[in-house]
Amino acid sequence: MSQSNYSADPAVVEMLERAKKDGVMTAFDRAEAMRPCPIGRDGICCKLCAMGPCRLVARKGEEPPRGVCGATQDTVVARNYLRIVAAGCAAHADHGRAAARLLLAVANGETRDYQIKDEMKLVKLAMDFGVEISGRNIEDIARDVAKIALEEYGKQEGELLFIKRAPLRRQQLWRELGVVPRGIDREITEALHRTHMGTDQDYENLLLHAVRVALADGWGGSMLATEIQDVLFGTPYPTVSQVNLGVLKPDHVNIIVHGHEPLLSEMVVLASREQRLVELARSKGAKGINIAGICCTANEVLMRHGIPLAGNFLQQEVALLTGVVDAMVVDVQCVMQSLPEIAECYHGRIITTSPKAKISGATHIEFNEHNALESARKLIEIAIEEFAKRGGNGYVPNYAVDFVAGFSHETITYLLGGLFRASYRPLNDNIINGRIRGVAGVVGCNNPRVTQDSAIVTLVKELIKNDVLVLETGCAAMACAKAGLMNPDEALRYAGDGLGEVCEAVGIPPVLHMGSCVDNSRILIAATAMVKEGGLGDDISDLPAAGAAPEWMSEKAIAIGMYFVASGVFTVFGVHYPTLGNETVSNWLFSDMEKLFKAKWAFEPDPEEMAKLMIKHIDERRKALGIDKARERILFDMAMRRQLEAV
Ligand code: NFS
Repeated sequence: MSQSNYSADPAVVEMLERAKKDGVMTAFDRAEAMRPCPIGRDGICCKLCAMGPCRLVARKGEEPPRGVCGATQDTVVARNYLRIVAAGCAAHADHGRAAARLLLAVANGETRDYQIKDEMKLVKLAMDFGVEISGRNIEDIARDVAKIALEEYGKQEGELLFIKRAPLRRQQLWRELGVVPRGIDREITEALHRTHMGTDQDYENLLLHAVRVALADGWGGSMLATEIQDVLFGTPYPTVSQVNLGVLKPDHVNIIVHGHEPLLSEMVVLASREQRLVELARSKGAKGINIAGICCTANEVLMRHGIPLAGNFLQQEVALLTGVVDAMVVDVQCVMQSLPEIAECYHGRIITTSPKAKISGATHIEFNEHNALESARKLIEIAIEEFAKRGGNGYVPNYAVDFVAGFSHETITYLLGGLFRASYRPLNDNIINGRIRGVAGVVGCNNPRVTQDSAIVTLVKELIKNDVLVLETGCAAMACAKAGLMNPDEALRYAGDGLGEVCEAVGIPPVLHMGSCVDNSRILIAATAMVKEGGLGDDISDLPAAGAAPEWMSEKAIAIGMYFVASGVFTVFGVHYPTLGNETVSNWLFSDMEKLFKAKWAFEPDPEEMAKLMIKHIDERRKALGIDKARERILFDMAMRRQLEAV
């Protein structure tokens, strides 16, 4: 594969040429050198006990063999799948737990580094949790909210509290199917227990538990992470920023924050603005301190502070190839082990900060809520020292694209309905009248098995051309930002007439950046708000909406896809799918689920075909709602225009 097939991003292609010249390997090269094992890839390898590993590969025309324990291929594939969902859920759950623990520490006055930034959101959360608010000070309310949030993890019986946020019909369906999560940790533990040798050996029973675990992510851990982070760091509102490697500044101290939990990166941003540190940087010859982000930590600090994005998942190594990154500060998840070696070849220090995620060869500076700002200052001092050692070999490719981010659920309601009558009414009305055909959530990672960003951008262009409003998170959002699809002026060129008119009137791009991957919970809330607004059915599965992760790679992505489907969203994944070696389990996910959950999974690696599937589904839903006729062009009258413009 040539460098240009590795990525659709010219900045990456340029830097990979540099790596090639220098003989440095990246994930792109490793993917080429490492052929995926087809048995493991298709989910038909069982390595859960020491009687195996068993490869359940069927000979032509024969039944697949059984494992030594007697497990069928159906069981093995379903067990492996459940473990994937459980791992994804665990990652998001721990993220939410860290946020809840921080909120408790703030409420108890154990840390002075953080404050409660969005009291309104805290009060709303308190009301959802049944916490008394009248006549109480904000710390007391926060303490109760944090304690209840933490109890959601260890709860043994009952239902997760956020389940009540879903449309009533959906809640009822979950109860009837017995998939309402009881406690977040309980469901994850039970997943590991059920998949232990000789326990759950009924593929459907295993898959239904995968649904329950996934719901404990979307309506549990991820939603807690988003909500509590909004309380602590502020609910995002539209912010202008820049994306791609061109945001690195050769004459500045460059620090990249990378990973997922914004607890530390918030402090790095704060500390980087302190006069003493800025002066220290200047005393070493730098013009200032520049913070940029990679992966979802980047999305978190982008959404709340407008911090620029250096790039998505596959750009973490590439950013180091510039030789101008003085420190890359990482926390948890999606961090490649190769980073210290690449930094060694070029420049800069990799600093790990979580006791859960150390990397040999990196500098470890442990971070916790009690020493947060102090650790952030220390990290910046290290970066300044590194800057002083930087040689003259740096090269920053000249790509930086302007874009708008910060579309929380709250922001969208305000933008659509205005501050005093914030609502989804204008969105629903424009879907009903056909200017907007439907809504799509396009999320997930990059994967070096496919050309970076290419499937995501192709899919999204296809969707907006067909008047589908696109909501994005994670690395997919960054791909579209790089391609100019979040720049209102640039992106409108790609949008269909109807969608274009609405976006122009409201002043939003046709592709909305809603945040990090835990913020997919914002998409669940937005979908629920559309249902509650009325006129588009009474469940999420009635909405003309679909989801996709065209370049997924992580277990978290499967957990997300599963809670989208279980919440009623038709969801298509690209690249590959971890059950493809077995028909029974694949059929359950790609077909039978629809009978149970009124939504199903699909697998389609070609982005244009993927768009067709999503649009077909959207059109079917429009037909079922009786609004398919409304897609004929309707001219704007003044009243409509006024309604849209009254923001
Ligand atoms: Ni999501 Fe974020 Fe990116 Fe994939 Fe990794 S950063 S949590 S998992 S790679 S989108």
